This record gives sequence, structure tokens and C-alpha cells, in this order.
Amino acid sequence: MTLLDNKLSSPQHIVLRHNWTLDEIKDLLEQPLIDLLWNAQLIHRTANPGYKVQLASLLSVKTGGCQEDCAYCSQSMHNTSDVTGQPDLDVQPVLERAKAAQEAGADRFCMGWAWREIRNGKDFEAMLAMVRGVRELGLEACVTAGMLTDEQAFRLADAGLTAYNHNLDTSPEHYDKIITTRTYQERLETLQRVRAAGITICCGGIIGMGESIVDRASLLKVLATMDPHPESVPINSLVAVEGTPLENLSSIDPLEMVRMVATARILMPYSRVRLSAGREQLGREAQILCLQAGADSIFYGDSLLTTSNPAVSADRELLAQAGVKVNWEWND
Ligand code: SAM
Ligand code: DTB
Ligand code: SF4
Repeated sequence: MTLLDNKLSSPQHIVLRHNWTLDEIKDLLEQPLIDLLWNAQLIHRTANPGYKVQLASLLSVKTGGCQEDCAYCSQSMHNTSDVTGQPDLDVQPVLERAKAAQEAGADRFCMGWAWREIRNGKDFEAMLAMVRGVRELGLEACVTAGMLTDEQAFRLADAGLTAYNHNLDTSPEHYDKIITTRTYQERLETLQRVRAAGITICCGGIIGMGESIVDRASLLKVLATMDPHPESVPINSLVAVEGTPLENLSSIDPLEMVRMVATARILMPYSRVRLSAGREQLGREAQILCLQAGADSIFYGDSLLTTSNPAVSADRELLAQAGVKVNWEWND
């Protein structure tokens, strides 16, 4: 693989590329694991020499009742698991949760709204106040709330928002089997609005939704040919939630997650590759392989949005066992 050999011979000179082809990416995903791990590590050790891992905590501010029909999601009103009955959170309790996450060691706080799109009004004003409050605490602030307008993106930027999360979820080719209520193109346009407002992009996807290796390569191609690359790339594995059309899909082989993370690291050397949903199914050794192969962030805290995440104490132990450096151990 000549392109990679280039990097292998001089890993200290990482060449950022935005012209990756589907075949190159598929070849990487399918490399003998031992070679893929080596190639990913060479890039990772060069781009992130201290193996610094960012801890990001997640909170669902508005849960359930979403108009979109995402087949994996517990919060879609099209799915019988639609999680309802929880009031939307107010500004103050959200900021208290952010403070608690910070005290537990997180340095990024991500807030989710189960909306198809942001609408102007008191809920949006509250979102802006939350962003300002999280930033005042000294944390990075990330919001995920569906589609938005140019003006809303600028207002979020003005409030100090660090990142907007909007995942592509899967390949353009597999997308229609997962979501029918909004298009891939709409997703891309939202990302462009976020970028134009000067907010960093958090964009990734999910594996384990019945997609092929070519689909995984195709999703990675869309991400890795963005210029600039998304600053943050969450890689989720499906949490098969009861009441969703994907409830009966079996879990992926943990090594598939390792391959996905390693390939994302090679393609997007300086992006934060976040090991996201599905860590409970991965086990300790596969998570450590992911950290070695290039994951430099995890969601940290006992819950994700509506499903559980490994306990904070277990994660602290895992990170110490892996020997990576977490936020409070970074000296720069
Ligand atoms: N409504 C917003 C949106 O879709 O952009 C924000 C919330 S949404 C829950 C954020 C992301 O979480 C989704 O795009 C998807 O990639 C991921 N996600 C949601 N449910 C999941 C599940 N059951 N398993 C794995 N990832 C999931
Ligand atoms: C992302 O890619 N994964 C996070 C975050 N971005 C918003 C959400 C995971 C949700 C997992 C399912 C749940 O808890 O409902
Ligand atoms: Fe709504 Fe987001 Fe869930 Fe899709 S993933 S149903 S847009 S909350």
C-alpha cells in the first residue's frame, strides 16, 4: 500500500489528505489486523504523542418524542421505545450537571435535544444560556439538536459553542434503510452551516446496523474527504434498543470497532476519534486496542442519552490500565 508506505517511512511528517478513495479506505479496513494496528499507531503516536484522551460527558436535555424515524433511536416517536414522560431540563439543573461532570474529570460537556430541527423561542434561548454557562465553567460545550438555520448557527457560535454534533450515521448508500424522514444532503447542509458559523464539527456514525464493509468505507470516505476534516469523529456501535426496528440485530465483533477506529485515525490524523456508544459491549481488551489504535476520547459518565455507559470508576481504572493520559494529566 504505497500511500501508507510513504507515511510509514517518515511518520513524523504526516500528510493530511482529503482525497481518499473508496478502494484505499476499504483496503485499510481489510488489512491484516496486525498491520492495520501498526499503521494506525504510527500515525497516532506522531499526531498525539502523549496518548492524551479527552473525557466528554453527555446529558439529554430534551428526551424522546422526536419526529425523525432513525431506525436505531429510542427517542423517535416512530419507534415503540420512544422514551417519553421526562420533562425538558431547565438551565440551572443542566449547569449543575455540567459542574458535576467537570468535578468528575470531564473537560467537554455535550447536550442533546431530540429534535428534528432547532426552532426559535424560549427553548432555543435556554440552549444559548446553557452553552454560555458551560463555557463559563471552563468546559468545552457541544450541542446536538438536529438541523439548524444559518442564523441559529451564528447565535450558537456567539454564545461560545465549541462543537455541534450531527452524525452522518452510515454510508449514503445504506442511509435510506435507516432514516427516511430527512436526506443525507440535508445532513451535509447542516454541517456546512455549522462550519460557516465557525463552530467545530463533531460528525461520525454507527457500525452494526446491517451495513457492509463497503458502506463503512463509504461513510469514512465522506468524512475523510471533508476539508477540513471534522474536528471530532464519534464512532458508535449500535446499542440495539428494544422497540426499535434494529432491536434484534446481533452485536458486532469488537474487533470491527477496533478496525473502524484505526482506519479513522489513519484517514483523519488530527481529528478526535471518540469511542462512543456501545463500549459496554466491547470489553476491556477491545477498548484498550481502540485506545492504542487511535481513539483519543470517550464518553465519560454513567449514562449516554437514554442508555447506559460504563461506570466512571470502571473507566478510570480502564484508562489507568491502558496507561493513557486523561484531561487532568495533560500539562499543556
Ligand atoms: N437529534 C439529534 C441528531 O440526530 O443529530 C441529536 C441526538 S442523536 C441521539 C445523536 C447520535 O447518537 C445519532 O446521530 C446516532 O449516531 C447516535 N445514536 C443514537 N442512538 C444510538 C444507538 N442506539 N446506538 C448507537 N448510536 C446511537
Ligand atoms: C454520538 O455520536 N453518540 C452520542 C452523542 N454523539 C450524542 C449519543 C449516543 C447515544 C446512544 C443511545 C442512547 O443513549 O440513547
Ligand atoms: Fe431524533 Fe436524533 Fe433520535 Fe434521529 S437520532 S430519532 S434525529 S433524536
